[in-house]
Amino acid sequence: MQKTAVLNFPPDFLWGTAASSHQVEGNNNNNDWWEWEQQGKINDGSVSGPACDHYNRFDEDFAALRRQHHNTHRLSIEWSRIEPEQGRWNKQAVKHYKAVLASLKSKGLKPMLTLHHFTNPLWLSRQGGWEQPQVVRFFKRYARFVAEELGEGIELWITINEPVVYAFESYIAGIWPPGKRDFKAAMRVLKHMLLAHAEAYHAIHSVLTDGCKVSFAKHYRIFDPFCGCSIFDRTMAYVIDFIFNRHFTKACIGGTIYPPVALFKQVPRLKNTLDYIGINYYSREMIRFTPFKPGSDFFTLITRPGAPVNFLGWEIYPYGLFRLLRKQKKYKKAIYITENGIATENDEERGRFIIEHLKQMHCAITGGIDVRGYYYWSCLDNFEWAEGFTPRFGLTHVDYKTQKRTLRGSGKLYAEIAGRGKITGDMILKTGYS
Ligand code: IFM
Repeated sequence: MQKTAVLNFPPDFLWGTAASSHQVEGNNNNNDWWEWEQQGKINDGSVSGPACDHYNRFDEDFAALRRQHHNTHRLSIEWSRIEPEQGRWNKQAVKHYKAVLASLKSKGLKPMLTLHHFTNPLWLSRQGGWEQPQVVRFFKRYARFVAEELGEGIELWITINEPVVYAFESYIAGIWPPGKRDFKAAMRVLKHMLLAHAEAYHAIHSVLTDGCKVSFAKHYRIFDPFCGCSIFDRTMAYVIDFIFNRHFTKACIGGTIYPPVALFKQVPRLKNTLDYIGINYYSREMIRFTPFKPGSDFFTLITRPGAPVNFLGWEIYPYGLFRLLRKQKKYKKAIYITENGIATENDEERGRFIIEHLKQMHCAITGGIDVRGYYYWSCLDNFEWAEGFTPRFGLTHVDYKTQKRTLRGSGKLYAEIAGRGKITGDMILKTGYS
């Protein structure tokens, strides 16, 4: 029987994985997360400690990615290593990241570089972190320094990873450092993140004049009304969608900061500060209007009853990726899926997750949406913030006692897709996914 190609992706498509410094490097002991972990705040009682020891093993880890036919990798620079004390740059750390980037390039892995991925140097958190306006100046200086020292030849930049998630978990839910539950503080943090993004955007472009692309990685979730026929659920879902999904992007495109962060504040420096759209997508939530439920802030997030969920209870909803991509079309910008992944104990489920999401992405590309790359989260199992090491997102299993890496079946499947630039019927059948 003739083998037929099911889904072909563009020949220059970027296939890779994403990771962040604190989650994989190990011994990032000069930031607010390390301090938080020492206070016993992590659900499974773990601390990041040596993590995946990627700080020492980066070269072999990247060699493995190359063997898996990836042609790109998203990583983050640890601010607390580069600037361990306010205004003091660490030459050793610069040398280290130069070696990391050189290793990626030598293996044909195009770097996508993130400047801020949830962690803050202790000197910054001790003076109020993102709540205080001076953070904008500090972040601009750090972005400029990284661009000058490490930026040569780096085309893809992310200033801040998931700003809204950061503000929510750290200042509303209070489960990440500094552990506050203060809505107004969260709005101040978001305002400073917007201004800091804008300053970093201009700083990077003023140093690198060779057409690099700068954006931020936005965590999008689908918010649907729990009851489609309830005007209250629908209105609430619309509002949450605006605040969580659309607010930040709209501000960076139009230069206006909307409520609840600011009262239609015009910030010319913010206008047009997205060269591409970076989408982190994992799941969907149903919204129920619950005005009388104590402590509910007028709404409750519900996982759709009966829906398939991952290890963390997040709904697996591949069609959501298509819906998001379709919504970005109006911006007429290149799009990268800067994260998409699943925590699971069942690796077949991971393979199925990847195939199902790639199918949706392919549909979008076929429909004329300019998606240029896909970064699975993550290459390795790693430190999942408040959840510790228990959830496993990796294409490669990590034995944290020995640091032994073992490529999972899903990792082999993704390698085949990346290597051939297509999903074939054979791949689907061979792996038992339908
Ligand atoms: O591990 C995180 C990552 O740091 C940011 N995006 C979501 C991932 C999974 O929760």
